[in-house]
Amino acid sequence: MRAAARLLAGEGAKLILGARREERLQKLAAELKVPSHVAVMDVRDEASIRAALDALPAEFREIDVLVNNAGLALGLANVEDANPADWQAMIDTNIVGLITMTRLVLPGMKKRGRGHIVDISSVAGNFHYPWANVYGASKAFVTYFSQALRAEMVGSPVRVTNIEPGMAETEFSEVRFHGDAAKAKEVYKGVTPLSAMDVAEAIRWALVQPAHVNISRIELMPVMQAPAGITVKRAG
Ligand code: 8X3
Repeated sequence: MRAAARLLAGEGAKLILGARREERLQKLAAELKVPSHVAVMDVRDEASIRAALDALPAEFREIDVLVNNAGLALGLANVEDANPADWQAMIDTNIVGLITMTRLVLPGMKKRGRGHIVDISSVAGNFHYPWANVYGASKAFVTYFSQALRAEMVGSPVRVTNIEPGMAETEFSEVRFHGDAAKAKEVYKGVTPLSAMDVAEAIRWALVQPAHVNISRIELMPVMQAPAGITVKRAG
């Protein structure tokens, strides 16, 4: 999210920074050279999204671009060994959060006759790999939902893009392994993964296309990965 905010600020966008952790958002807002608004919200909770949207200052009320970036993987375990609380957190964030944000922001876009929704899915939604069960399924949901919305919007000025990144070195693995930094580091050992900036650049590129162009899907992976879960590792 930080990388996307930085790139989109470079395009001169005014930014609403929406997430749970206010301190991080304030820090990001302070570094951006464009007007921004910190909107503390938990996408798992519709009331919290509504409160944040209701509190938007006048100059931020017309949302032209929604990047549905909130999402996480928790755990990497056999179905019978997985922690149901991890599953619930992924379903609530990756699925419920994304569809709720979309449902609440889309009507304004339709009314104003302009808008672009960018959903951050994953290659894990396209390719199955062991132990990614609920995470991968949640991302398959995102890709389906995104493309179904795109079909609904056909002919309208509201555009929909689904971004499907592969392995990217962000907080992803550290979150997946519940803060185990060593285990997270191991995932990227011998691999040159995508960076957050690589994904942000895909978002930026989809957004800056002429109004008659809808980039429906972008799947991007490190050259060392294809498909999800299968990586080539360099020794050392
Ligand atoms: C994460 C992509 O390939 O690491 O969304 O599962 S992968």
